[in-house]
Amino acid sequence: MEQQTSQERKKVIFSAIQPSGTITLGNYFGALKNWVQLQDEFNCVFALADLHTITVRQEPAKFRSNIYEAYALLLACGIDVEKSAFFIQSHVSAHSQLAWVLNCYTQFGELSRMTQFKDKSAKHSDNVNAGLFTYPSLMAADILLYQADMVPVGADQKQHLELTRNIAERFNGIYGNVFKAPEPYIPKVGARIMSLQDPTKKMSKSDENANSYIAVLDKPEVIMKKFKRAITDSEAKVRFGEGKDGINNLMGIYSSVTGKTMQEIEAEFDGKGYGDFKIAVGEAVVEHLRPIQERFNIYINDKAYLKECYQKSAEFAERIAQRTLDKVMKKIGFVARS
Ligand code: ATP
Ligand code: LTN
Repeated sequence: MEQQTSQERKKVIFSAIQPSGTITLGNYFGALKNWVQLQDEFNCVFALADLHTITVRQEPAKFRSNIYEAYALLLACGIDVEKSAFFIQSHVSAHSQLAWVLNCYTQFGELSRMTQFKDKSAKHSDNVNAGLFTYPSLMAADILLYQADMVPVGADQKQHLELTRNIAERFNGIYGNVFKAPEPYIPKVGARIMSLQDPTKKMSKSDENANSYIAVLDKPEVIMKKFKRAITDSEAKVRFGEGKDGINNLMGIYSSVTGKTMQEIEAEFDGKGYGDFKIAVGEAVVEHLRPIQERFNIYINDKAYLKECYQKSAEFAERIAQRTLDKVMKKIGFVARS
């Protein structure tokens, strides 16, 4: 990322993804594909949100390999550390520090209303820990440290972004202009890819049923098999409409891959059954993912290169983050050590 004077300041983009499992087509179309495209136009800062991931219990060896896998996969998708910063959240300690501060400016009632908290605490009822509850203030810290103008995410994160704005505005209301209040940036198509097994639920990498998601690293035959098993309806007509969640979702995926509109897709499959349609969707996805998988295989076997990339990015991110954190601490009234 280049340094620029304030006059020619490019807008700042921040986003992050958790290394909580294998990255899915939902993550790819809802978030990653956008990140890659934004790199030329904006100053982009991206992170692997590993601190967020431990809100759900992780097995250490698996967690570590998920972090490497996610890092290599994002490079393979086209995140370029020559253009953007792409670091590991736990490497920049300002995230944890600002999160604590923001916890003290976030209300219990606000956090209780977060639907992700309600969903995840129902799903992990044996481990409803305080981190799961305060997850959004850590996310607010991630974003506010970089004075981000825009945050590209899938539709499920909109509520967290609204809370981030509220926290920023509340803090600014007390201490003056410290934080930039960010805007969400949500794609029109692909913002919400649904589960292949229950198309009323979002596709999620932490779903226990592997048939419900397509992983970006799934082998071609696995992808084809999962699409063939996808839940549809009994009308047997490729048409976008109410009560057709499964087909709507497959059409959304096909549209994200091919760039075709819903009307074009309906015309293409006029008179054809769901079997043909599912094969076409599967093949289009396989071809789209093939070059990404090839690049991934190179990166994942080059740990030295991965390290070079995440260290360089963490150093860059740390400078910006520390500047914001210092300002916050001073405004609140803390005494500086030096
Ligand atoms: P988990 O299952 O652990 O909650 P997740 O698959 O929901 O993970 P996150 O790491 O929470 O993924 O999200 C990373 C990015 O992917 C976010 O921007 C989120 O909005 C987006 N995203 C996640 N799931 C989908 C989906 N089904 N459709 C579109 N975007 C998605
Ligand atoms: N909670 C996010 C991941 C995340 C994030 C962020 C996204 C952590 N910190 C900051 C955008 C900005 C999610 O996508 N589930």
